[in-house]
Amino acid sequence: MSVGLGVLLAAGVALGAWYVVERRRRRTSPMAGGLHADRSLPHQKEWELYHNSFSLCSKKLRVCLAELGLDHASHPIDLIETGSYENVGRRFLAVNPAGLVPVLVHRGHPIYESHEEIVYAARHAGDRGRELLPEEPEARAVVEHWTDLASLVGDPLAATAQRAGNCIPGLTVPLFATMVRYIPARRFLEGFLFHPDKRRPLFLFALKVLGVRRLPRVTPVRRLVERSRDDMGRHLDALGERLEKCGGPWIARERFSLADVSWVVVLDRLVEADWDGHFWGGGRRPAVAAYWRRLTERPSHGQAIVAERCRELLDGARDLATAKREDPGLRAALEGA
Ligand SMILES: N[C@@H](CCC(=O)N[C@@H](CS)C(=O)NCC(=O)O)C(=O)O
Repeated sequence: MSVGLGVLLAAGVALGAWYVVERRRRRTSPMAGGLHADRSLPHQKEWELYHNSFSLCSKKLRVCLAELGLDHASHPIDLIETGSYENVGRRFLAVNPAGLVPVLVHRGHPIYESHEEIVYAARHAGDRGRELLPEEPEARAVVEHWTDLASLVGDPLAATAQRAGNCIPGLTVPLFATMVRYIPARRFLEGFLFHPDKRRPLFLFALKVLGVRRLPRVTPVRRLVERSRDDMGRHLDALGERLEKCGGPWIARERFSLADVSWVVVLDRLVEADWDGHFWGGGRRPAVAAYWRRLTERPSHGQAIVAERCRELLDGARDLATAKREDPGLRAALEGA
């Protein structure tokens, strides 16, 4: 065997051994929603939040904690959209072996799944919590129904007809494509190696390679956007009807609730990803347009959403708007005009 081949073999064996050890250190597993009282994490404050500036579900938690007035320690975690795969690093996998944000931690015990986290927080926040999550059965049923509709549950690319929250990943695809353009390709490697759901890094990497302008040419991606768009249209029709029927200003009438906490982040993502004109611009769905304006007037929107907007999002949103302006065919393909 030549020296060169020997060195190559030794390097291959060393890399393989490193990967095996590292995989063991970064053990991943799906985690059920709700409180995990059996897991204990180091903590400084009664409430702690692991979250990402851009993530839809993280925003929901930030709005919720702001509305409840719950003081908490903040642990920002990068996702590849905002720069790196910190969510599959050892430190974060010890917090959530599923590698997903947000994670709410109460007295050192983690709670998983954002729709469960907001309910848990409200239940432990006294009178303000009872405001957001009413105890009277009729109001409670309304809040639970509309909270569920806005939640992102299970496979992020499925069940778009059942939940507005599940339409969000598909509708964010064009924005993902412009955002990940700014992320160096080598940063995806950590995701390919260690992400518990390899489809996620592969999908985002494919969007990076493809670029936003070529998206409509890829039939499965175009179909995903179309299905998410059409289903979201139906969810927003139902939301508009609810607001008109109950007289607003909020989903549970004069009571601002967890349902509104869940919807503000859905509508905010539609604005970020340049869908607001399509869904409620030009006099369409006036009840939704007015509801959105009211939501943006609440301090929680400024504090938990606007103040947290990251550079990758601002650049990606600008590039998406430019691409749609310069290429009316792209706008027509995405918006179905
Ligand atoms: N159903 C979960 C969804 C959690 C989720 O998918 N989080 C995304 C951000 S919104 C995430 O952590 N993605 C990381 C990745 O895909 O690498 C919840 O509501 O908390």
